[in-house]
Amino acid sequence: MGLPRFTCPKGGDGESSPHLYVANCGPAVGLSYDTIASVFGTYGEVKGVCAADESGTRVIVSYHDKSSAQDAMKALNRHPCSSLGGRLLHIQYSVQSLGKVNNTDSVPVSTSASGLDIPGLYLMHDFVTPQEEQELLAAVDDRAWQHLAKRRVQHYGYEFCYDIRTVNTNHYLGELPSFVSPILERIRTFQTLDHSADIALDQLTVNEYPPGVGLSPHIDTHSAFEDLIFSLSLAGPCIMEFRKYATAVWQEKSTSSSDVGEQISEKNSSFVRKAIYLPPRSMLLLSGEARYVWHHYIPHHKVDKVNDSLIRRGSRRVSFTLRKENLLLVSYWFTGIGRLQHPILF
Ligand SMILES: O=C(O)CCC(=O)C(=O)O
Repeated sequence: MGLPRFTCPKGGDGESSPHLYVANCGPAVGLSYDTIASVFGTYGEVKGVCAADESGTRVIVSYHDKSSAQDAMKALNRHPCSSLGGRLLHIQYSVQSLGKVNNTDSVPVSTSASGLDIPGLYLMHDFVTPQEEQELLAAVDDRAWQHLAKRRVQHYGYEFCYDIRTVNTNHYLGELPSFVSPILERIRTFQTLDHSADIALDQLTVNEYPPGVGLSPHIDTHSAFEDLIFSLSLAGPCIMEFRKYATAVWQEKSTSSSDVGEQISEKNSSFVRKAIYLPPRSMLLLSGEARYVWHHYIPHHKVDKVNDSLIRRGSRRVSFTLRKENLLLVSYWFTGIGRLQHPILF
């Protein structure tokens, strides 16, 4: 986990806080964090001192309470500081910052599938234990990653060809690796499924998203995969959004190598949007309407707003998406309003 980030509140030193942003102070001007903590410790118990940025000349001094910060501000701001050899410090109150939050397009975020009311969508929290999570991450980190433009992937069972947006059935990569066996076993007993015993998932895509990287809106290619799509979130959280289009959408035959499935143009189209929070170790299931009618995507955010909390994405999110390759190659036409029409056999 990274260090907390701090920023100066807009409007300078008006708004008080227990955190002080102290300029002209730090290792690059010969002041160790211990020395700084001891000088500021005169005014109250110092919780910590850390770099405000990479300059080495600006630090954050955090107290437990605002009044200590106010006393230090009064005594040390722009007065030659005798215990620091007469150095003049420039101090402002600071606030903890989670980074840029994209509020312009925010939609309420549900923490449960029932809150979204999308038929066929299920979310199970704590589907794997923290230890299993570490083991799964170690297993994939031990194997070779394929580098896409913004994220890394691994494929098991069948290769996914991003250029033609489908699996290469001629390229069977072999059975799914043994490290996913406990997950497959647990899926077989997934309570919400009517035919849980019949599920024979045979394709796994592992995606690794760095902070701020998401996934464009898509519906997983119908011709390639059967009804159920499972996605296990590991390491970091994210929100996933869903769109259901009210009017006909132009199905763009994209040649983008970054996303799977059917991408859509946002031009001239209106849609209903919903969002769900996916914490690490949770398993999402897309089936029925959730899988075929709603486009799903991960917004490109570093921080997500979930109710009143700001949640940082973490240094990476790794997802295990499990599907069943569709050997019958059945596809579906969609009506403009997103209703399933006729299955087509290729
Ligand atoms: O990362 C995820 O949870 C979703 C991945 C996904 O939608 C896909 O691979 O098609």
